[in-house]
Amino acid sequence: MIAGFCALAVAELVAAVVRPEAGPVAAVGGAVIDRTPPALKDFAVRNFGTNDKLVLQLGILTLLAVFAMAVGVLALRHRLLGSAAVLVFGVVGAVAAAGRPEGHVSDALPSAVGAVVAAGVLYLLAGLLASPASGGTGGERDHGAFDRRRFVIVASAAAAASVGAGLLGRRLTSAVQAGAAASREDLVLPAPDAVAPPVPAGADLRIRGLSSFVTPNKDFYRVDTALVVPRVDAGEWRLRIHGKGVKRPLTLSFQDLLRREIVERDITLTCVSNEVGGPYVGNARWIGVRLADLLREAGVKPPSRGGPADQIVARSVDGMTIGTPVEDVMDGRDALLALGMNGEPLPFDHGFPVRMVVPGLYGYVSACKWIKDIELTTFDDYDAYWVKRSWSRQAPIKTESRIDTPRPFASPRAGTVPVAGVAWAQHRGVQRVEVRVDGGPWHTARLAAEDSRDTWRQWMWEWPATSGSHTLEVRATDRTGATQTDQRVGTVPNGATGWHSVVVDVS
Ligand SMILES: Nc1nc2c(c(=O)[nH]1)N[C@H]1C(S)=C(S)[C@@H](COP(=O)(O)O)O[C@H]1N2
Ligand SMILES: [Mo]
Repeated sequence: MIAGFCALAVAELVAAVVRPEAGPVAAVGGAVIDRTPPALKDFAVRNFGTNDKLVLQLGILTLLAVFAMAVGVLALRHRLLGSAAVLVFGVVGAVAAAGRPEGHVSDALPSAVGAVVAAGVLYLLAGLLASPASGGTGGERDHGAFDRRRFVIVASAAAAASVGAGLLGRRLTSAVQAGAAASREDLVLPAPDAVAPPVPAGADLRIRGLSSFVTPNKDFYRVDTALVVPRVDAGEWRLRIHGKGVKRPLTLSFQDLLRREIVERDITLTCVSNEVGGPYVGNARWIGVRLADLLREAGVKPPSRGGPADQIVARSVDGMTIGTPVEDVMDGRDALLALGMNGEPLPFDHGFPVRMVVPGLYGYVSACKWIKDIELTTFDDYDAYWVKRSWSRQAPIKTESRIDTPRPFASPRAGTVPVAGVAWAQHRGVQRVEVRVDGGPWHTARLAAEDSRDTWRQWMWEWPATSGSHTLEVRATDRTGATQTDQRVGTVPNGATGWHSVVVDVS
């Protein structure tokens, strides 16, 4: 266990110099995420929510501990074999790190160095355990005995050195990332040239238990594959726009972006992994540059005007790829390269310094965080990250509605009970929301004022509740006149459908 601890600590120290993402736990975790079958990923997201990453890392550490003990037992019999087994694990970490989408050969270093040091420590400690105790005064000696004092001293020294190496690694990592943090602190957001219309007074019904119209950044859902959140220095950030049909390839710095027309828009983001009634949806006020403006500047034409590329593939610094239809980005909707979220620079978790946001499309086909590259290509030529993992190539957001209050299994008093929630049909708009009780007739809910067709809409209905157990159901109709289907389908491959229902016990 001590040797294993040494391995991790030394590897984290080396990773601080190479790059934090190259540490063995993050690398193996990332490789596991890349290879997790959709059904298992869905299970993890459903059961652990945003803690899925913590669970994964704890799982890896648990496996490592079990392995360390097994190798320890082996080393007591065969010192060399035990030490060699440690090296095998080092190879696993090294291959995982170098094989990540944005992995470099140097990413193998942390695991390699950690494993070599740990193999040495294990060899040494196992030797001490096997060697007979010294200093006996002749006579009979117990054959299983060893020099307990020496062993304890060496083992403690190894453990202490590991703690030191680990702490030093942490320090180094934050020193390396200080530039990114400073670039965010120092950033003064520009005033938008095209401001968003003010949110109508009646957009927020302010009912207890109902999601607020604007989701504060700290409460905004987070979904990504990054075990180590990328920290990019805005001063060093560059975005390249290139590929099929690009007449004038562009490379933009953050300052270049700030010099362009800055627009401000309210847009509701939704994750394709959101179950009916789920939490992975949030609404924010974004500022940024219209992606269509930049594409036109680069000479890009949408397919409807004869352009050869129908897909833009956005790449992030952590190797995520996200494919978005060129047509959607250029059809006049406010597809943004966003740099501000609810009045602050993007939080690191949400893509600092720049991310994409496209109204009407699920995040995995539109909302690339920590973006660094945009390539124009075709859907025939390239499948992005999630498409390779059995999700659909294209995925407009499906109309959904959710009951926020009362909560499932709440027990309100009989009488008038406010039933309220949110409904979304981004870029089409929400026209109507209806609620029913125990499969009875549908009642039209009161809709909050509409901010824009790209944002969700709150709704409420005053329920004359009678005592007993009741099932509430909700459905929304978008502005094309289409009503949410009651057909329940799961999130894979392009978003869940069905009516959200909540069972309550009226007293
Ligand atoms: N670099 C990167 N960008 C990403 C992802 C990711 O895993 N990596 N996940 C996408 C998905 S699936 C969603 S739903 C949105 C979520 O954005 P948020 O975490 O800011 O809410 O980011 C998208 N952008
Ligand atoms: Mo997502």
